[in-house]
Amino acid sequence: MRAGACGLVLAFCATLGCKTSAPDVAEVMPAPIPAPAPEVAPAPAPVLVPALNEWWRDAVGYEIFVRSFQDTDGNGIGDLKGIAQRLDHLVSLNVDLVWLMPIHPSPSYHGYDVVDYRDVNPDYGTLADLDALVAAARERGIRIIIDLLLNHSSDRHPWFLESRKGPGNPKYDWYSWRDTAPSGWSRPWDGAPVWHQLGERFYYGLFWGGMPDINIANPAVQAEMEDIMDFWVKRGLAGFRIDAIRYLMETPDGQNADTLETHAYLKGLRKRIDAKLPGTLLLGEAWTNAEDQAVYAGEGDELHLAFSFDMASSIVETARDGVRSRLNQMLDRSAEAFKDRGFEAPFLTNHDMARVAREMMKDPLKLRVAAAIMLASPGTPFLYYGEEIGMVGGAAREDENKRTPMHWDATPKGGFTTGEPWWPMSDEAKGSDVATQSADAGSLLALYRRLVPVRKQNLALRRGDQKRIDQKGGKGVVSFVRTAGDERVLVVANVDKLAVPAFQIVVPGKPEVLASEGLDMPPTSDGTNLTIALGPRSFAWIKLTN
Ligand SMILES: [Ca+2]
Ligand SMILES: [Ca+2]
Repeated sequence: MRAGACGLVLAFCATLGCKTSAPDVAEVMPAPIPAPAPEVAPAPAPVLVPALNEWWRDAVGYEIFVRSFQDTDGNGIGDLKGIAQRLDHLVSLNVDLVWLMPIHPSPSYHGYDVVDYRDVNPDYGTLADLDALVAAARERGIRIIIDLLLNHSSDRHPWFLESRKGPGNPKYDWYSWRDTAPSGWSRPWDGAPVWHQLGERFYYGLFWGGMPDINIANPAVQAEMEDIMDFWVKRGLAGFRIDAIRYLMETPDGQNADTLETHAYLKGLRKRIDAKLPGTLLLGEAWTNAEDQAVYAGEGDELHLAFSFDMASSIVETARDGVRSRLNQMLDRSAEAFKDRGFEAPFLTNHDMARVAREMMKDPLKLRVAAAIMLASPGTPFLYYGEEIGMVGGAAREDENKRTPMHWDATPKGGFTTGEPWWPMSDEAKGSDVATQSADAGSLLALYRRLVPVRKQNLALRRGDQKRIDQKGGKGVVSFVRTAGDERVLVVANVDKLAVPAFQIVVPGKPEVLASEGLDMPPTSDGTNLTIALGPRSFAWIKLTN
């Protein structure tokens, strides 16, 4: 068997669960790029072949802010039992990977400043509640990952309370201390100071003084964090979303983003995880451009997956503004940047951004086109809770307004709680709730429920590469082909407000429409050219067969 075909068999077997003796960890195997380029014959480039246990490559993810998802005891705070009650909603979306934002005890509402890495925030429930949720989710084929805060803790964490006692304390080197605030250090995105005075000394905290950076360079700290990861994986969690991954390690002279030290640390962590906890997902928040995001793949030996912030904003801006250039450039840059397209985790917006529906309020069609492009993208796509019903969230700028309670039904408290919600319910358009949209075949929720299974059923949409196709459509037409072995799917969208009369795309094959909205004529083909006409803000996923 040629090496290239072998990769495809592995991919199929991963899907079908065949028994093989393939290795547990990812490995690099040479294989030709499966690109349909008849006239040129470039030298085969090595591509990374996914290992069998890389289950996330076929998954669709869903991000949950526990505090805002479902309250079960009337205290106005979402809890783990609430998520267990709502698993059927996730099943209805064909979601099989859930990312829970921080679940640990924390003094803040958001939980990104942890005080105990081995427990559950009492606001959310108990370890037993988590165990029950993990088990109930597994029964439905859903894996759960949690936020892991390697970069910083709360300043109220017992480690820091010990550390601040000064030199000589066993935990002193668990954080970074200096006698004077060194010059040349600042927060990369706004220049804010990062050394905070405490008594006569200064400690390093990138985000703010209440979240001191953990000294992850310290082997004792690394061992502790690995033990914490063991703890959660043994409880059935499937992996970790590692927060602020770009800022893990600093250099002595004040470089604090994307350092070589961070990459070296991640290589060690990955090696250890693949050896001792195989199948455990390491997903990074590398909030940066595609090129720098791609570096976190290493040579297939750092993170398994990283969120695609650049792609996310490209899709959102393109769908919002109706101009294709941003996304076209992104498609070309991504094809260049990522050796392994499965490294990407596309999404629209997350808990740190104004919701995508707020961006596109005036035209729900924009939301539908954005969803169709995102769900046809390479990698592991993620939805942010409420996105599937077009929630806009709160209007004011506070972060809480990006994380408001879920609207399950049309009642004033949205079915979220019987008590007083921890944060006011957002003011949503009529019909922006799960119950109403479940009864409406034309709803955004119905579209998500339709598209995700199509992705799941087509290897090219899950694991294929992605190549932009030039065509003569209008200024708002974006098109690309996803290819995995012999399977090809053409994705075409018109983000413009005007319809596009019939035009041709040079893609061979007989077209079969897998999913579409707003087509003005069904696609036809003369064998080489596909002819299609698109309505305003429309899209189609078209399978091409020989
Ligand atoms: Ca509660
Ligand atoms: Ca750090």
